[in-house]
Amino acid sequence: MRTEFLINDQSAGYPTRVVTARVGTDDIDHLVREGYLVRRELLSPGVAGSLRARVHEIAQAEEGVPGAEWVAGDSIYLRRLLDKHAEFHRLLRLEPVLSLARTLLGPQVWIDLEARMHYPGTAGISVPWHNHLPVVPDPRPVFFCYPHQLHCLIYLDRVSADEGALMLLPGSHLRPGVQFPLGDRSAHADQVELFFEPGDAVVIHGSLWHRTAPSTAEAKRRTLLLLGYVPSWIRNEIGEHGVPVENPLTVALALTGDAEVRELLGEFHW
Ligand SMILES: O=C(O)CCC(=O)C(=O)O
Ligand SMILES: [Fe+2]
Repeated sequence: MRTEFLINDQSAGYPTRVVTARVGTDDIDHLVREGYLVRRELLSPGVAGSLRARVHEIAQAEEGVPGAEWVAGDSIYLRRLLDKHAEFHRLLRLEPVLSLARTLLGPQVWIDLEARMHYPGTAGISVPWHNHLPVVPDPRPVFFCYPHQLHCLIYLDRVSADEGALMLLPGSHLRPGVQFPLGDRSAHADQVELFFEPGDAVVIHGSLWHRTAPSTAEAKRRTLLLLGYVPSWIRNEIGEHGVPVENPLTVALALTGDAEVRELLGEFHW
């Protein structure tokens, strides 16, 4: 699917951007309508294994550090990964996800990379029902900007029934009236259950409701990356979450990178 975008930026001389998404229109329609799209083998097992090793190194380094989102024996959540190891920079131009995101969000996006890991051998580890953009008011003001983002969940470990499936509620990204009580982990009649091999991925709309099924005592480690695509004019401050980085790698990368790399790292001028 090819889209030629003319951008109404007077000062930049009304530039055009061509985006070609190497994804079938059926897949794009599915993502728009249902709020998710599964991509098996998005990464090769070798690349998945290498990135998994990087995530585990960072997890080990951050366990117990002030600011770490770490629950011993349960899980750890890692932010600012593009600042923490240069190997993650290979995901900046990951296709077909980048062109898919630009097709649906607009040609100017920036990328945020985070990871979640569940520790092995403990029963009952799970993430309750949530969506990533809980900011939609009711009533919706005329000029309200609906929070469209696409989040690509890339699984680096095998996810079987022991580690706990990902559960999605199809179509819930466009139904702001959907509500779950905080901490709700109950089954929903319409939920879709997904299992993964290392390198498999699912792209979800940031407003799609989802949860994970609880692990069993036989669970192995469960690691995934969360690659977030955000319209460029929405700025990239994530606040005080997670472990800060002393020398952020993206500062150096922005100095040597081309205009596209800088945009993918969050550079944007009005
Ligand atoms: O672990 C998963 O499969 C999904 C994790 C998730 O929803 C999150 O970290 O926001
Ligand atoms: Fe989530």
